[in-house]
Amino acid sequence: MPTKRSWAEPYKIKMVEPVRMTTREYRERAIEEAGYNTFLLRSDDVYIDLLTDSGTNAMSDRQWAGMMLGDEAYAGSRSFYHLEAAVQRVYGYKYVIPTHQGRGAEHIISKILIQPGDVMPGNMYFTTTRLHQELAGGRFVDVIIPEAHEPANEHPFKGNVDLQKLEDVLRKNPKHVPYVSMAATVNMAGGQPISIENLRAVRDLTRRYNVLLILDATRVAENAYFNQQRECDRPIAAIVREICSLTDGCTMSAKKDPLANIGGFLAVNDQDIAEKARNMVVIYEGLHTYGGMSGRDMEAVAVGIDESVQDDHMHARVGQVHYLGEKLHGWGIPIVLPVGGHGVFLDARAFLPHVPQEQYPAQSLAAAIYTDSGVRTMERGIVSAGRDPETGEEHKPRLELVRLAIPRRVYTQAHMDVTADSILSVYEGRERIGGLRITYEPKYLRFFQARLTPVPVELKHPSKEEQLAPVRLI
Ligand code: P71
Repeated sequence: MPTKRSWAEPYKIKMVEPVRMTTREYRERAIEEAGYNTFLLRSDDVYIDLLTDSGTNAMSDRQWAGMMLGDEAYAGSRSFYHLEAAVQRVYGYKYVIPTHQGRGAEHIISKILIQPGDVMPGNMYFTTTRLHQELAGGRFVDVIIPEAHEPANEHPFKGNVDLQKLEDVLRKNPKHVPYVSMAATVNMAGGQPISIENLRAVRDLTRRYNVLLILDATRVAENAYFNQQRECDRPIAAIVREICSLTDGCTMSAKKDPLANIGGFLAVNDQDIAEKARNMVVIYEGLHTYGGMSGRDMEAVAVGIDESVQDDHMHARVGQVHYLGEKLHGWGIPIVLPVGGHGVFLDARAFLPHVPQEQYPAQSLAAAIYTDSGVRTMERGIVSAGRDPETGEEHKPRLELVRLAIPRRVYTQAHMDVTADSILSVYEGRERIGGLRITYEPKYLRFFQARLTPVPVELKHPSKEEQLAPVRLI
C-alpha cells in the first residue's frame, strides 16, 4: 500500500552540485541590492533554492542518455516523434504542438480561441495564463470554490470549480466563452488538486453550453497523486489519462511534472485547432517539429513524461513536500492546508498580521527568510497579482502567500530540515519584520523585476533618526 510506505526516494544520487553558504551580512547586502525581490538575487548567492519547481528538476540517467541521442534536424526531428508519441501515450491527445515552455502554448491557444470581449472562466488565475488571455482581448473570471481562498480550510480538493458560478458565467455570456480553463493542480491556491468528480461535472456543463475545456496540465501527475490518495485508488498513469480524456486539449510546461529543464507543448484533439496552432507556432516559437526546443530537450521531455506518472516517483515527490509542510504545521506556523503538491505555502497574512497588504507582507517575508538562511522563496500575493489592466488598480488577492517550491529530485531531507529551522527562527522574530514599498515596477508581470525598499518603522516614541530608519529584516 503506497500510503504506508516511507516516502524515501526511489533513486540514488550519481552526481552532485556544490551549493554556496554565505554570511548574514553578505545576504543583507545581497537582498538590498536585489530590491528585496528574490527574483533579482543571483543564484550563486542562494543556499537552498525554493524559488520555483520550474525547470529546476534533476534529470535521470535515462533523460541524460536521451540528451545524447537528441536529433537536431531542423525539420522532422526523430526526437519530436518521440515526444509526440509520449504525449499521445500518456495524456492521450491526438495532436501535439511543441513550444519553448508553457507560456508559449498559452500564447498560441489564447490567440487562436479568444476574440476581444470574450470571457474565460477558470479555477483561479495563473500569472502568465491570465496575461495571455488579456493580451488576446479576453477577460479571466475566477470560478474556483470559495474554500480555495481560505488558507486554513482543509477541503481535500481546493482546486475544484464552483459549478454554480461557472454555470452563471456560461449562461450570462452566450457565444462569448470560447473555453473554460482548468488547472490541475492550482498553483496560486497552494498546489491544490481538482477532483475527478468535479472535473466530470465541469465537463458536462461545457458540453451543455458547447464550449471547450482546456486543461493546464503542468502538474497533472501531482493532481493524480491526490486523486489516488483521496478519491480513487488507481495507478497515477490511469488517472492522468482519465483527467486528460475529460478535456479537449491542454497547455503544458514541461519544466514541472515532466522533469525537464525547459520545454512545453500544446496538445488538442480537434484537427482544425491543431492546424491553426501549427500555423501560429512557426511565427512565434519555431517549426512545428521543434517549437523552440532543441532535439535533446524534446528527448528529455519525452523520457520525463513517462517517469512523471510512475507511482513510486510521485509518492516520494509529494512525500518530501509533505514532510516539510507537516513539520512547519506541527510547530504552529501558518501554512496553506492541506499541503499541496509542489510546495509549502506560508500564510503571510497570519505570519505578519501587523504588516498591511499595501506593504507587501509576503514579499517582505520572502526577503526575511533569505536574509536569515539563504533559502530563496517566492512571493505569491499582491505583488504577483499585479494590476487591473483597465483601471490600473492593484488586484488585492485574499491569499497573501510565500511559496517554498520544492524542485523534483534535487534536495534531501536534511535540506528540508534546515529550511524548516530557518522558517521557525524567522517566525520567532516575526514582530521585527516590517513592510515594503515599491520603487520600480514594470508594466507586465511586475513581480519578476519590481524593486522595493523597507518602509520606516512606526515606533511609539520615535526619535527623528529612528523615524527615518528602515525596518531591519530580522
Ligand atoms: C512557477 C512557474 C514559473 C513562473 C511563471 C510565472 C511567474 C513565476 C514563476 C509556471 C506555470 C504554471 C502553471 C500552472 C503555466 C505556467 C507557465 N509556473 N501554468 O510555478 O505554474 O509555464 O513557466 O513554462 O512558461 O514557478 P512556463
